[in-house]
Amino acid sequence: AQPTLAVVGATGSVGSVMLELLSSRRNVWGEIRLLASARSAGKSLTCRGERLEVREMTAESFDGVDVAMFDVPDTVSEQWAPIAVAHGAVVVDNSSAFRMHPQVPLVVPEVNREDAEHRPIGIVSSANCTVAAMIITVAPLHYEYGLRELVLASYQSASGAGQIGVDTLHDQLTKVAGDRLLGSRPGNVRQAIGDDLGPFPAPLALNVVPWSGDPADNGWSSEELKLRNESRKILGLQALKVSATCVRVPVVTGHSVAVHAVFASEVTAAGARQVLRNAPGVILVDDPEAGEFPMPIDAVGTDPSWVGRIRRAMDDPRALSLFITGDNMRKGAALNTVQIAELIATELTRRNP
Ligand code: 11C
Repeated sequence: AQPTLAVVGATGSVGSVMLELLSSRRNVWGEIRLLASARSAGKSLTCRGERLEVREMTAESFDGVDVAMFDVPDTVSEQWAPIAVAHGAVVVDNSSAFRMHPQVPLVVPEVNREDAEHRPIGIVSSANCTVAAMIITVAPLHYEYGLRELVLASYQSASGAGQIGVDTLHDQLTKVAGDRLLGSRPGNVRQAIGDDLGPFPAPLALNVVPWSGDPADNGWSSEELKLRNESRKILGLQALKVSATCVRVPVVTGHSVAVHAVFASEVTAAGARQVLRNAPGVILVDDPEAGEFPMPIDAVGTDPSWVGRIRRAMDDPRALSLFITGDNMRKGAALNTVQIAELIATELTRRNP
């Protein structure tokens, strides 16, 4: 029998991309059950061309579920993932709650799909959105050249902060549109935008904000630590040096990363391009003279990680600089989670045809 899937957080913005993907990808599922908080129960959503009613998540709602994809806040995953597991489901969790748990594999299928098979507590984590886009381009370069260090600067879009982030950016853009003097004197953008900063610590329209996530140790943000810790775990390189600065930019969807990667052996830009041309989940867009770069406005709504601006460092023959953009709602969230769930579905179907 085909496995039963639960989508937890089906009414959220990542949840709706999950339903779109489930409707357009090869169908490996039997029943699909949509679960959410009591507040959203009773709504109806379309998946695989059918209207499905959203049910309230309760312990019993997981009865008969083989795989449960979670896209909910960390605290909700912490509470409910073990309940789903106790009721027999394998949980694929897109929150950061379990990513660094030693008994939970952290998976980006193009890089470490086999890790999803070993899940001692029944939970598999899906990587952070910025990490997922970046790691599928960095991993094949690591296999070729031996990665030693990453220096990263992210350019993260408003949708990474949820629908509230997108709404806040649009509201702010409306407030600043039309006044050509804005941005030319200190404080006048702040004045035009007022106090409504939504989920961001500063105005985002006509600005860049060098902060994403929560405060962590010694001035680092939680997002910056995720880039370090999750990259190490996915690549299995516990001593990898990683230094990241995460920045929010006034883009609706599409996270980008400027990467400076140092390797054990010498590199060439042409060699790196050849590696990336053959890398799964990656699309090479590297023709600056023709105006072809990886950019959110082109990558939005697509599955792959777009990579370009590939250069060998001028002062280090073992280092590459490159630029990556990916749709943070797809590969960064819904798609990576769906891909992991599909791996598990295939495994379950193989074991129990
Ligand atoms: C953002 N990357 O853009 C964050 C959101 O680790 O899943 C995703 C947080 C996570 O704000």
